[in-house]
Amino acid sequence: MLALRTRRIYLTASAAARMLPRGTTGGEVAMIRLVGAATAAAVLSISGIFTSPALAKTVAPGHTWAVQAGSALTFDGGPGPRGVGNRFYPAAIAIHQGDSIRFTPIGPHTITYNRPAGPVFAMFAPSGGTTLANPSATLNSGFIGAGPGTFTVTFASTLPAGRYNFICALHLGMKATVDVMPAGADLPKVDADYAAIAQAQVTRDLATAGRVSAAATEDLEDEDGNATVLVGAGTKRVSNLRFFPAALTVRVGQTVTFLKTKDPTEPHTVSFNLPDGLDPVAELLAMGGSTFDGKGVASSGFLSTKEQYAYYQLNGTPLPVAMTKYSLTFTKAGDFKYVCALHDGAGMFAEIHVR
Ligand SMILES: [Cu+2]
Repeated sequence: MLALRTRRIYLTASAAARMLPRGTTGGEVAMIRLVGAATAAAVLSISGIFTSPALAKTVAPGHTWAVQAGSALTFDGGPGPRGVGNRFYPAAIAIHQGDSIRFTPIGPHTITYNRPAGPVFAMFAPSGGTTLANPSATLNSGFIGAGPGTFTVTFASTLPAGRYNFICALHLGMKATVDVMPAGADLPKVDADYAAIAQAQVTRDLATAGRVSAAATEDLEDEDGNATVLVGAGTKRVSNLRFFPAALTVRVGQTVTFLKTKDPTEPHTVSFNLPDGLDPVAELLAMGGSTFDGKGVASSGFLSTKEQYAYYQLNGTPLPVAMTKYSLTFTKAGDFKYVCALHDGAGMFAEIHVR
């Protein structure tokens, strides 16, 4: 069962694995496919990657700065909130021409400058190299964070001074500004300052995730009096990769409404009996009808808000258009497990008991 769950992990993980260059070893693919790396990363985020001692006030030329992409409370299947922060830590940084920024991903993210056109899937592969020398160039890390490893961007010494905006293509609203200053200019902050800012923000975000999780655990009913499950719960910067409640008991013939209306930064699915071995895009298509008897597949397909659907540039793809509500009527008694096809590897699964 565990193997089945960890196989899919994130859509982005399996898609990234498919796009790996020839010569990538099986072991490397396995690393990408296993969430073990995300677990290790989660530990990093709690202790913090920012443990460097205070530096001198001046910054030597060619300095490498540290930015953490995302944060996570826990990714295991245990009772924790499984909260994630979808933010850059710090989200604003000032550097010199010729400096670099090393991005350490906690969870799946991209580091993207001048996002290319086309659906989000096109951004899972890296493009544009690792040196930014031209403000109108595109630079994209591709999918990172499913395995260990960082992504370092070098800002060429010839790059014009100015503000450069980076985004994560996977998470609406996740952006960082980089102010590139002329070599020799006074910089407002040094590593230790950013480390303190980042650590404080990580701590605040994970506390927020915990609060949201506690609030979402309350019982819910929609306007029809039907049983309701929240598919994820978060804010503009944090998300809990869970269903609320994790176990729900309904009567035969009752309809359950699944709502992805409380989680603005993460897309999800509600998927019963999702077949093994599906293409990462295929498992995001709607499958089955509006009733479920325990046999066959019933899947919402990709659940996203209007804002997310636009952000992922999904127009023209076969994915459901900006859908945040999925209803399913249970016609037979039984105990039915379901998963989010995107986050089951992170522990996003739950049960419906029909009596
Ligand atoms: Cu999910």
